[in-house]
Amino acid sequence: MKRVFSGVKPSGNLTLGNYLGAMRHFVAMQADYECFYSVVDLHALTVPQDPEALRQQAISLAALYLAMGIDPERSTLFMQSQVPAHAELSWLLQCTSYMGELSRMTQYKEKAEGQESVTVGLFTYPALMAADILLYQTDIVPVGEDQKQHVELTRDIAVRFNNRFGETFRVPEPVIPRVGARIMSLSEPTKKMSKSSDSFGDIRLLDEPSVIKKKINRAVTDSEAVVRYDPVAKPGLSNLLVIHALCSGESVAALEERYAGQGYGAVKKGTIEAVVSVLEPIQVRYRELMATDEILDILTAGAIKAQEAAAPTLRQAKQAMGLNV
Ligand code: AQP
Repeated sequence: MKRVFSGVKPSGNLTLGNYLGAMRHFVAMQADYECFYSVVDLHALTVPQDPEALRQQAISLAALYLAMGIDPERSTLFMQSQVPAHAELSWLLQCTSYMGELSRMTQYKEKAEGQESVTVGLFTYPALMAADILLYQTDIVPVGEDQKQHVELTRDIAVRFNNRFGETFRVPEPVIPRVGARIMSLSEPTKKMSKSSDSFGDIRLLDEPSVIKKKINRAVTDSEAVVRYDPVAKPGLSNLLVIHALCSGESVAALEERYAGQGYGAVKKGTIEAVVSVLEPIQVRYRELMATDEILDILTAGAIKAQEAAAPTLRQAKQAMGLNV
């Protein structure tokens, strides 16, 4: 069976973008692949976090994975910081990656822009992400568009390592969804929806239906009042159509036809219904899980399985680089 690895940072309350761009594919992939899914809490440390909030967010994220359908019997679900091999391999990979290639990472540039000081961790983040992926001899990495560049760098790092030290890592492929790879903010539809933003334009997976309704009703559109998918000329409406399509299981073209001749109010109403129908069952299951200790047991078992799966590759990489293992 081919292997899948992906992770989500507990750096804020998850958005609909995280779900539509990445996590719903994690759920679907369980049927055909051996999957490793992680709460990548070490990555969250690259920008300042309140320690207690981080601890809570990480558990909440694990509960959301389960609530949306990650099955711990089929997939390995674990907390990155509980598997020391990630930090260890990350160091080896930092010593085989270059300042130049890390400096070109768009996410680093965006997150560093305008900051008085940035951590070294924010800069070396892609080497840790490469370690996350390469440790499991991963074939496929399902991610949203914003992470594609990091997976491509992971491929470069793996190929270079294999050439220099001998065949060690499988070279992974990113899998980016054709629709929904970049869900945009409802208030600023040229910016991606992001969990660390504090904008009202981001739908959170745990938003109450009444809040979802308010957010979608306030979504920025345009003055043309013609229902047409055109992300350049009509980014706000196009984003709503994509969200609606993915949540109701219809195509964007079918929605254009259905809403032809109607105002944007009808599109918004349909989008609200579609989003609520997807998020409500996840929220119910989430609340049930958070009321038990089940999550901690699942994470402990997941960390043991992940550590076992990661150990041979870590050993091989250390040996290849000349360390006494
Ligand atoms: N707006 C989005 N549309 C589609 N996919 C998205 N993803 C994130 N935002 C969108 C995908 O979600 C997965 C998990 O993301 P992450 O935790 O690795 O962090 P990120 O990519 O940096 O996402 P955020 O939400 O913007 O987090 P912050 O604000 O902390 O940086 C990834 O596969 C990502 O592509």
